[in-house]
Amino acid sequence: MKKIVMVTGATSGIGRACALKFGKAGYRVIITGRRADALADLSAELADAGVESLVLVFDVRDRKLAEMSVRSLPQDWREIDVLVNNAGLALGLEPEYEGDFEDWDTMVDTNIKGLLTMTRLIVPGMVKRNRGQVINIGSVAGDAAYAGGNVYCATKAAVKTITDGLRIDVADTAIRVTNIKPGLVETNFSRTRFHGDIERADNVYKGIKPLTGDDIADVAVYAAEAPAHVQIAEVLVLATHQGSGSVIVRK
Ligand code: NDP
Ligand code: 8X3
Repeated sequence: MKKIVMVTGATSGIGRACALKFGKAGYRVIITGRRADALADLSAELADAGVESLVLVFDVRDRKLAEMSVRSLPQDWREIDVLVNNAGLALGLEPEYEGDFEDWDTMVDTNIKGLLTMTRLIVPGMVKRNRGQVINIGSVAGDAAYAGGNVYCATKAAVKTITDGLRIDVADTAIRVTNIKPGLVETNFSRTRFHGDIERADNVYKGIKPLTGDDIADVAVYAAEAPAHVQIAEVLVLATHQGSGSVIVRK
């Protein structure tokens, strides 16, 4: 029987790449997100590659809908082996004293509470089966604040602590828990952060070869495919000319 992975935020970037890479690695893939059209396109792409997928359309901030969606899974899709908690975003790069309340709420509700919701819904089944892998997409931003990063960095610091907490709480089971902390990855991330200002977003990736979603997906698949006694607890993945969250050497 093929293993099953569930990826949140599979409509673009790292999540989309994870769906494709896990599919290629032989998994059946549950792709979740807010945009039904993008998920349908991905599902078709997976089918073309011979990968079985199942689409669930929901916003991770909508706890009730998330719960109903998980409950709606057909019997043969319920035993999820790998959960990739990827859905997330940054909004704004203003100094903390000028931040936007709504942006803050959205980041906290998505990056922290959404991730917790999915963990709470999926991990009990893993515990019951004494089998599973949780991969949370944290960030180098969670290691240290950078200018204007304030609340986003705090949400990713929370992801680290929440991931560590889960790892401790399931240490008596065979479940493994991983925090992948990417640096600069070229996705829709910056377009979202700058509220659609494409020029400003594109400038983030100028003068440096950034990581791709595929680079991060490779790490996720590696963690999931490691031998059963090996727990990849945390991985920091930076672009080669990136020294830290705030040190980026552009040429
Ligand atoms: P993208 O913007 O390309 O992808 C973000 C994904 O998250 C999209 O599928 C988006 O859906 C989804 N998403 C956002 N909010 C919600 C929500 N409320 N419910 C469901 N899905 C949601 O960016 P990335 O691929 O770069 O981001 C993926 C993760 O990686 C995020 O957690 C981000 O913080 C993290 N990360 C990104 C880095 C980077 O440099 N790009 C570096 C470090 C971490 P939709 O298409 O509907 O907007
Ligand atoms: C995304 C990476 O450095 O833009 O988490 O915050 S960064």
